[in-house]
Amino acid sequence: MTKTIGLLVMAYGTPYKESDIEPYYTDIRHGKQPSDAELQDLKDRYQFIGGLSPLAGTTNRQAEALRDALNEAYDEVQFKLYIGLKHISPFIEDAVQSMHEDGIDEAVTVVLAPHYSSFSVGSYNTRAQQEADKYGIQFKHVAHYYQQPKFIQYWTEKINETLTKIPHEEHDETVLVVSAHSLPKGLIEKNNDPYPNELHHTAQLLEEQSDIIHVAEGWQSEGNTGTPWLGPDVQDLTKSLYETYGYKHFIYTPVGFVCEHLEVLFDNDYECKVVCDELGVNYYRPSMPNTDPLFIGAIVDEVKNVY
Ligand code: FEC
Repeated sequence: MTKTIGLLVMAYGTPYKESDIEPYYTDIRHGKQPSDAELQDLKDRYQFIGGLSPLAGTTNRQAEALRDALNEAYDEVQFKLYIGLKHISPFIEDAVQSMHEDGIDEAVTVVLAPHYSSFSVGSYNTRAQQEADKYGIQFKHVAHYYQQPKFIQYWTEKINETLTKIPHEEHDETVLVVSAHSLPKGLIEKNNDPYPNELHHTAQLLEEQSDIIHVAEGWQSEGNTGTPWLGPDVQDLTKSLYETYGYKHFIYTPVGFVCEHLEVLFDNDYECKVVCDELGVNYYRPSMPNTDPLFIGAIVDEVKNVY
């Protein structure tokens, strides 16, 4: 007999229309309203990438692809999909409440972020768990999946494909910049958080498995809190790698994200590219995982470890 369980897919969320930008930004800032200048700056960044982010549509497609792949992979379990977002409706709590209303008593949770930090994946899971505890729903949480062979294979293939665009004799003048979203350094160090090691491990696996010769690790998209964040920032890193080694080709793989959105389309494709243009070097950014079967397969394989 087939058993139906919940599949709670959690993601960051993005404004659906321009008037959502202010409440969304206020939610990101834990209820503190942004100044007019901060709000305008964010609106300008969305405008630059075409008005709004493609994130909402991609999150839905990723979640549906994952549900379908899990339903293929499991014979005796049927996964029913619920999407819960961190900063905009449907919020994580709304999704868990819908599960309860549908009579779901068991679920697997997955965050659309490959590395574990108690401040990213951990905070999604805590919110989901607190809501589930009200209804007695049993959760199995996927903590991370960056280390899954299919995830590493996805990025390895993308790096090798990018290298084919660079003359072979210049591969020694090419560097791979492996990055994730920065987080406040003090919090990460105080809690001995695994996040920096997980990014480091990702970079090591890509160095071992792809044809890239030079690899550097960086952090991106840091906030403006007046306190130190994990570094080096990818833009500063680009300059220092150029000054120290004179690389001609820079390949950016923002492996901490899973699709094209503001932080990739603006922070990589505009900000890092501006630095590359100023230095007179070539900018490359392979496409993001989105619904690629290797990426979805990596999450399926990790779900099999927890359920
Ligand atoms: O495309 C889009 O519309 C949304 C893209 C988006 C993603 C994303 C992922 C992460 N964030 C993480 C942490 C922080 C911390 C702060 C912070 C601020 C912002 C702002 C926007 C934004 N984030 Fe985000 N993040 C995205 C968007 N993020 C917009 C606000 C303005 C700005 O700084 O650009 C700072 C909060 C504060 O001020 O206190 C911290 C982490 C991730 C990756 C994991 C995940 O997806 O959850 C970590 C996508």
